[in-house]
Amino acid sequence: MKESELSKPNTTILKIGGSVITDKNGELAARTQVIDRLADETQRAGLKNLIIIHGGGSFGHPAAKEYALKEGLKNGNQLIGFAETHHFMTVLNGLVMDSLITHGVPAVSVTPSSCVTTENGRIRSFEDAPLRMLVKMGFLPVLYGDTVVDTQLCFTILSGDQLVSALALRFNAERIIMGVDVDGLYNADPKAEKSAKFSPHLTLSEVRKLKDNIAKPTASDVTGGMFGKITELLPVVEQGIPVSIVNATKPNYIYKALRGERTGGTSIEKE
Ligand code: IP8
Repeated sequence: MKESELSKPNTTILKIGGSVITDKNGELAARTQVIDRLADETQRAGLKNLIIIHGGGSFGHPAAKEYALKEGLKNGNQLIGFAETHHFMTVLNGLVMDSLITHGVPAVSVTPSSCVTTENGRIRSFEDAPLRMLVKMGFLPVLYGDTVVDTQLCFTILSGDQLVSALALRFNAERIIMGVDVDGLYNADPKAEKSAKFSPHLTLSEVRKLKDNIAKPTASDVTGGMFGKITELLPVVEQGIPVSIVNATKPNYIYKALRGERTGGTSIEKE
């Protein structure tokens, strides 16, 4: 079959946060039972035209932070840190792939460091032809936050969240599901303010207003936490692509979200 004969996909982008599939307080601490549950939920949902992107958690962030990789090449000692961080991400990705394939999902790993370059941390080029053909044929591509080469910094860290927004725009995705370890968004930081109210639905202008109230990234997260996620997602919502923030630590929430059912999280729409 030729590429032109393959059907045009209505793509769903699913991000699984590193804090869902790993213990961020541990070292290289994968939550293998959670990975298996999510693989089972993905298989049961039976969705076509799905792309999964996962975060780094305790596989990506500690080494990226130790070697200050996000800021780019400053000294030769960082080279081993770049190699190590990328390798750790491939190990975490291997666990995700193992689980998806064991559950009968035709998942194929697509390594961001081999198809993306950035300029000052922002995606500059993305060789996405293989990815497009994989989706059209019915495979489920899986990408992840990764170490990448950068035209200005020599190298940097590319967050899974930036990949989410780039892919959503390139594929003109139907929707984005962000699987996180909290219930959704509040109108203030719930850890700092007891009166913070949960927001089940937000428009673009409401998200813009509350962005400054959202918890700023923790020291262990090199790519920006919930604040970074929202910053990445705003241009995508602006293009009319809806985003659901879903608590992926709760059984069947991702399954329901993939099936288009409500899960009690936060949905963000342009209007
Ligand atoms: O967890 C970052 O991806 P994220 C990946 O999606 C690395 O921000 C290598 C730290």
